[in-house]
Parts: sequence; structure tokens; C-alpha cells
Amino acid sequence: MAVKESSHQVGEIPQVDSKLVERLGQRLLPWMDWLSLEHLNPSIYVGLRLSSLQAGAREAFYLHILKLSYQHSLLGLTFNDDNSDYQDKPSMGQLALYLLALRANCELVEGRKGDRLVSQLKRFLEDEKKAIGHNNKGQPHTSYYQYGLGILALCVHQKRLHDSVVGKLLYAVEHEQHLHQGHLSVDTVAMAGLAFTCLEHSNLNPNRKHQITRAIENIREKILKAQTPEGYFGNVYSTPLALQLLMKSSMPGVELGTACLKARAALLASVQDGAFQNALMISQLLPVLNGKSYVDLISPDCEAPRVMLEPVVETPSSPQEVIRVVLKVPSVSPPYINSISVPAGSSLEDVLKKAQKLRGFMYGTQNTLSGPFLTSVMGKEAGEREFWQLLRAPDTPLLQGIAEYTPKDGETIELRLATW
Ligand code: B12
Repeated sequence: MAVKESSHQVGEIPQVDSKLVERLGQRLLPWMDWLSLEHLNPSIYVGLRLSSLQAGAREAFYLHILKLSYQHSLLGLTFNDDNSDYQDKPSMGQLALYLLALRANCELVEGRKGDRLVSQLKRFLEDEKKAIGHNNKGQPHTSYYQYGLGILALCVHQKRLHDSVVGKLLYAVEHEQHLHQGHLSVDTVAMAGLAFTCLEHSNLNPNRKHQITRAIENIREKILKAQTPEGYFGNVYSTPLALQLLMKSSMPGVELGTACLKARAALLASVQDGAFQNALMISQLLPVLNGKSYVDLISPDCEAPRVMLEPVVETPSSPQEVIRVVLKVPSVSPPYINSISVPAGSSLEDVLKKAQKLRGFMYGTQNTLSGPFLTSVMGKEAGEREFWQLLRAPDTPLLQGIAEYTPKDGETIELRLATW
């Protein structure tokens, strides 16, 4: 059954300001340019195809390059010897997003090449299942978020997974302490919920049918409970995925409808305030603003009319005042603390660069689909299950990464080695 035909779409988001949506879409365009191709991001393609917008030939070209890059690196061929980005094998989650991108173009993985991609993703999931272990005491090497993404991707291609693979995610949702490391639970349970919703609609694991239905119910309750006074589910950036899930709920209720409306209003206000700068975040949001979710990839509508995006020319900003930001790293010895001057509007990354230039500070990053991820500070790499957490003093974790967060004058930013 096509999910989008369901008559009970309680949280469906009606009528959104089309100019606002267009401005969001325009932020994706630079990522599809030649110069950005080393940062290929299948999520951007998926988000665009499920939105009310299109990028015409750029979009087709982007998919073409995605295919070249992913198939070559996954099927063991080298695409371009000079470019190390293409030689890194995609992770489980990246492969899953690539499969979602193919489906967003109404393609089904098939043939010899397709079968190999599917087997690869199945192998990834089997390995993760082993890492979690018979007693469910272990952790996946990646995360339950990527585990859910993997199941979802195979499901929209109607590829069956062993009950025991699905069982691990069911167990994790039922015993939520496994998913409750830190602040990430809403994104993770929402992704699990999208995977289960797909499985429920496609009936790919009939033996687990009742457990799957119960898990969806359970996840919905968890997400509703996580609604903040402002209306977000979790935080502003987990709200798009949460809404993708709740919107497609087949169990409408007044409570759910009201909660979704409140979340939608909060989300739209934050979009207006410019909270959505990150391309990955925009790619998770655009489907919601078009009343779509990843589950719609079961039977995507590739003929739906979409508005053509026109690139905008950014006007360079005028010289600004200088602000001071205190940068603090207590978890190294000797601890680092320094006041750094940067132009107002600089990102945290600009602050780190400046601190490094002034000497006495060092950092390293790794490029990811969300942008540059801080991997080491003062030569200290985050170890297994550790990460360099970004905080505003005294103790508020930032909701954005180093490339997007813009510190205010007089603010103290702490980099803290934390576990997750
Ligand atoms: C799992 C996860 C983490 C794990 C990643 C470790 C791991 N091995 O999986 C941990 C706990 C370390 C983490 C840390 C952070 N995270 Co996080 N994370 C996620 C989550 C749930 C899934 C990411 C994923 O697997 N994607 C799928 C794979 C296929 O894509 P990928 O690019 O290969 O994945 C890598 C990156 O996403 C990277 N990563 C994870 N979080 C972040 C955040 C930023 C800003 C960057 C650049 C990279 C990054 O780790 C992934 C694994 O290698 C997302 C949820 C979401 N909606 O996307 C949030 C999410 C991306 N994280 C977020 C944030 C804010 C952070 C932190 C900045 C929090 C903080 N105050 O320190 C830090 C990053 C700090 C740094 N060092 O740069 C926000 C980003 C919002 C935004 N505006 O862009 C999200 C959306 C969660 C949320 N709702 O707030 N995160």
C-alpha cells in the first residue's frame, strides 16, 4: 500500500511559505557545484527529491556523480587516483543514504551491481548484529541511528532482512537505555521508527509484525514525551526527523495532532530565524515542509511537479566589528585557555583557525555529511566512544557544529573530551 495514500495523516504540514522553502533549497545548490563534489552527500539528493523544489540538470548530474563515486568505491574500482575522498569506502549509513538516493529517482537496485550493493549493506548489518551480540550487551560499531538507516534503505527497495537483524533494533527500542546515550535519542528513535514504519507497510518481516507495530507505538510515545515547552521534539534539529515519522502516523489522535502543529510552528519560526544553515539538516527538513517522509520512498512520485531553483549571488558582507571569544580546553594538561579576537559573525571554526594561527592551540577535523567534525584537540584524538563535545560555558552543549556555530562577543566556548 502506498503510504502517501493513507487518509489519517494527522501531522501533515499544510501550506508553508513557498519563498521560505525556496531560500532553504537555494542553500543546497552550492553543494552541487563542481567545486563541492569532493564532499558528495546523498542525503542532499534525497532531501531535494522529496521536496517541492528541483535543481534541473544539476540534480541529474549530481546523481550521476554519486553513482560513479559510490559504485566505484564500493565495487572495488578506483574512480580518481588523485582524489582520496573517493577512495575511502562509504560507511554503512552512507551506503544506506546512497540507496535512498537511487530510490528517490524511482530506481530499484537490481542486476549484478545492484545485488552487490545490497549484499554489502546486508553484510554491514550482520556485522553490527554480531557486535551487539546475542545478549544485546554490546554496541554497534557505528550507531543505532545508522543501523536504522540501513534497515530503512533495504526496506524501501523491498529487500528482506533476517528477523534477527530487525530484532536487534526492536530490542534496543524496547530497552531504551541502549539508545539513551547523551542527547541523541530523538533522532535515533525517529530513524528507527521510520525503518519500522516501512517494514510495517511492506510486511517484509511478518513474524515480527506485532512487535514492529508495538515498537512504532512506543517510539511515538517517546517522541511526544520529548516535546519541549517551545514545541520541539528533542531539539530543533531532531524535530524534522521526528515529524517525518509522526506525520505518517496511522493512529491519529487529538494529542498527536496538536503536538505536531505546535512542533511545526516552532520549526517554521526557527527556519525564519536562520537556524537551518547546515545542508544535511536542510535535507532532513525539506521533505517535512512538503508533507513527505523517507517512508514515501517505498513508492516515490517522480512525476510530481517541483519548482525550479535559481542560484542566488551572495552579496559580500561589509567589514564588521571585532568580538572576543574565550576558548577553553580543560581536559588536556596543561589546560588551554585564551581569548581570541575575530570579526563578528565568524564561525567557531574561524575562532579555532585563529587560535591555531596564534600558536598554542591545535585541532584536527574529519569531513562528514554534516560538515567538519572536530576529531582532535591539542593533539589529543577522541578514542573509541569518545568525542570532542562543544559547549558554551558553563555547561550548555552547542546544537551546531564548528562550521555553523557563530559565537557572540564575550562568550566562552569549551571543548571537552566526553563519552557517548
Ligand atoms: C550519532 C551522532 C553523533 C555521535 C557520532 C559518533 C558516531 N560514531 O556515530 C556523537 C555523539 C559523537 C555526536 C557528536 C556531536 N553531534 Co551529533 N549526531 C549524531 C546523529 C544521531 C547521527 C549521525 C549519523 O550517523 N549520520 C548518518 C551518517 C551516514 O552520516 P555521516 O556524516 O557519515 O555521520 C557522521 C557525522 O554525522 C558525525 N557527526 C555526528 N554529529 C555531528 C555533528 C556535526 C555538527 C558534525 C559536523 C558531524 C557530526 O558522526 C557520524 C559518524 O561518523 C545525528 C542526527 C541527525 N539527525 O543527523 C546527530 C547530529 C548530527 N549531531 C548534532 C550535534 C549538534 C553534535 C555535536 C556538535 C554536539 C556537541 N555539542 O558537541 C557533536 C559534534 C562535535 C564535534 N566533535 O564536532 C546535531 C547537528 C545539528 C546541526 N545543526 O547540524 C544532530 C542533528 C543531532 C541533533 N538533533 O541535535 N553526534
